[in-house]
Amino acid sequence: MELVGGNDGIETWQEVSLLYNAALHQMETKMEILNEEFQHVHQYNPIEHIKARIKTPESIVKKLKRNGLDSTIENMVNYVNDIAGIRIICSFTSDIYRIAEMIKHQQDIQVIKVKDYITYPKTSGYKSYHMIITIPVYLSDRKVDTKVEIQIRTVAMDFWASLEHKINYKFEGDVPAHISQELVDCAKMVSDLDDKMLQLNDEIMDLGRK
Ligand code: 0O2
Repeated sequence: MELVGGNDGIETWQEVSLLYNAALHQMETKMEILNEEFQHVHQYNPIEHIKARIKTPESIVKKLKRNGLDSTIENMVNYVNDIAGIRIICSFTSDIYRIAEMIKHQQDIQVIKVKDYITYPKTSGYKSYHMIITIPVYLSDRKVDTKVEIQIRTVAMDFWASLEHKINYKFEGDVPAHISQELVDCAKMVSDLDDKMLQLNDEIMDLGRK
């Protein structure tokens, strides 16, 4: 991989990963604080768990190639939005929007892009709420606004997406039609399950308040 100079004085993969790691740590801490505060105010945790990862250099190069771009630091920083990725898993669909709103209200976070695959699922059945945001990382001599991709989904949606991802990987995107159809059917079941669980939870909360 050829590494050519990038933005903000970032020159090497080591510097890139340092920045993105710092951005991920900050996002994780922010989410933990929001979850704890939510527990304190509402006696309820909207976040089940959080997964964070830095995209491997190989995956970044693959994505750049797919988009007809050279493997330079500049292209990585400018065109690969998910070098730092955080996945927030929650119990109920309503939590997804609650969490997204809490993120949008953080003053140091700038929302670059939102893709709402919950309201508008993919034809494959994929459901998830995606945000590309920037968060400031303070280095010794400068501040670098660093991109993080946030995916917010329920436990059930995550289960579906993980299996679908594995299947796509196994068949290199050329998934047999009957398996794709089964996945669409499963996505419908996942959606129904999420609706049912939310309805049940709302009933239980109502009873608790009476
Ligand atoms: P991988 O496997 O994570 O490397 P953009 O970020 O807007 O410039 P992109 O990347 O198409 O363009 O954005 P989008 O649609 O928000 O997708 C971002 C990530 O969400 C993908 O990253 C996947 O991880 C996940 N994703 C999107 N669509 C699907 C889907 O249909 N099924 C599953 N299982 N995951 C999906 P990558 O880099 O494409 O893939």
